[in-house]
Amino acid sequence: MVATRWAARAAAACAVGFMAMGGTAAADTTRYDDPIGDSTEVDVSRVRVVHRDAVTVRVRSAVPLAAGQLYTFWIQTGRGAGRTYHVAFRANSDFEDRLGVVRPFGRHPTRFVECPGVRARADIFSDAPVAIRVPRSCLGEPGRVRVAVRFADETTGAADWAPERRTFGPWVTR
Ligand SMILES: [Ca+2]
Repeated sequence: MVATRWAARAAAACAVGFMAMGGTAAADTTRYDDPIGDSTEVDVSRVRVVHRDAVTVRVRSAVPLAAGQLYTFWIQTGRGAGRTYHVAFRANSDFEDRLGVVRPFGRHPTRFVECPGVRARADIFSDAPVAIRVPRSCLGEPGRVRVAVRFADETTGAADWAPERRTFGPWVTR
């Protein structure tokens, strides 16, 4: 799969997300802003996490996406196995249908979970957010999840974390 082929499903997910934000605060959605200008070459500005039948994470960048950037997501589950899952990909590049099981903020999986329904999007020709969508079934049907995001420029080594370096965002229950 290429990390841009998500059009129809992404549009549906966005519509649901905006409806949730337009009403009262939804327990299954969170978003948080990251400062703009706190990093060069890569600069996360906003993260939104929706926890429904899938966990969908959308990340806005304050600078254009470009080749040589790596987008890393850690999803930690809060019930049952309580694992941390790792997904990383580059814009307009191949993407494997599996999740890595790692220590929090680790990048070297001890094992992999096959996840045929996982979707990723990062398109340098679009201003759409960088996004992943992971079915809950791949995560062990967790009661809650929390997410950390790191955008990195592999040439310069610049990195921007959200919400903070090696820190998870708030728990998002389903
Ligand atoms: Ca930032």
